[in-house]
Amino acid sequence: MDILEELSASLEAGDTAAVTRLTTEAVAQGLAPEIITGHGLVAGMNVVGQKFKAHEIFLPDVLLAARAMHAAMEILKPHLVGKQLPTAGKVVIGTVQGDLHDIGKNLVSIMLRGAGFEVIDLGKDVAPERFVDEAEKTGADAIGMSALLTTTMPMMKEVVALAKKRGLYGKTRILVGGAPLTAEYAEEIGADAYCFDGTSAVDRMREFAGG
Ligand code: B1M
Repeated sequence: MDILEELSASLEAGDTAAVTRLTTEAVAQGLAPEIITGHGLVAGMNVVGQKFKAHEIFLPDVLLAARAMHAAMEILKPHLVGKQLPTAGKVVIGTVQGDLHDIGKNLVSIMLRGAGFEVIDLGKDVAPERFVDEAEKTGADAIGMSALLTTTMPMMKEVVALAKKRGLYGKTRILVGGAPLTAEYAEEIGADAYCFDGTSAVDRMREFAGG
């Protein structure tokens, strides 16, 4: 097994210590950070996403892999400065106003980043204006919203209304997710996609990006 295969397998196993060691070693060996990311980390994260979707692994495994990924990215960040990684598209993401649940949203952000998307994470309790302002400012391809409370789901409709008012609707895709949501609700409020999980968010973003 070469170092990238080992890195991928360690990420899949959520072994932060091994991922940290192998990422450091790969950098010391002179491997390009893009290669370490793409062939090591992202490869591992893709497997995690597939296994999670197939119910072969569970949330704690994904969170461990996410933590390991985060540790590796911290090591690689200084080596990526000044280098433009090819991006599959840009998405502004956040948990809607009044809602403080961010575990799912964070997971989705990591999956999207792992799949090569640039993610602008606005955090939680995000006002409709911020979603739309940031999408406009950054020229994002999509807005991704998370809601975990039945009482905060209607905030998504407000974002859609504001995107319509500001002329973004139809150009900037709107993706929604969160435990209480359904595809029917997404359609009812005029969102472009309901995402059951991070993998479906990646799939839908790929569709919108045309590949
Ligand atoms: Co809260 N909470 N909580 N909570 N909490 C729920 C949501 C609840 C269902 C629990 C229950 O009663 N059974 C309930 C909501 C009931 C309802 O609305 N009908 C509830 C409640 C009532 C509350 C409070 C009101 C409790 C109180 O204070 N009385 C309060 C509200 C605070 C607020 O937001 N204003 C509250 C607070 C909290 C904590 C702070 C303690 C904590 C959140 C910590 C945090 O996020 N940093 C918390 C937690 C942890 C939960 C439960 C237990 C777990 C949520 C979670 O993280 N799931 C939850 C019960 C449950 O869901 N079983 C509950 C794991 C996560 C990976 O899944 O977020 O669904 P999920 O994300 C998935 C998909 O939904 C999808 O992909 C993710 C990965 O697969 N997805 C997206 C999510 N966002 C997406 C965005 C996308 C795409 C896909 O964009 C494109």
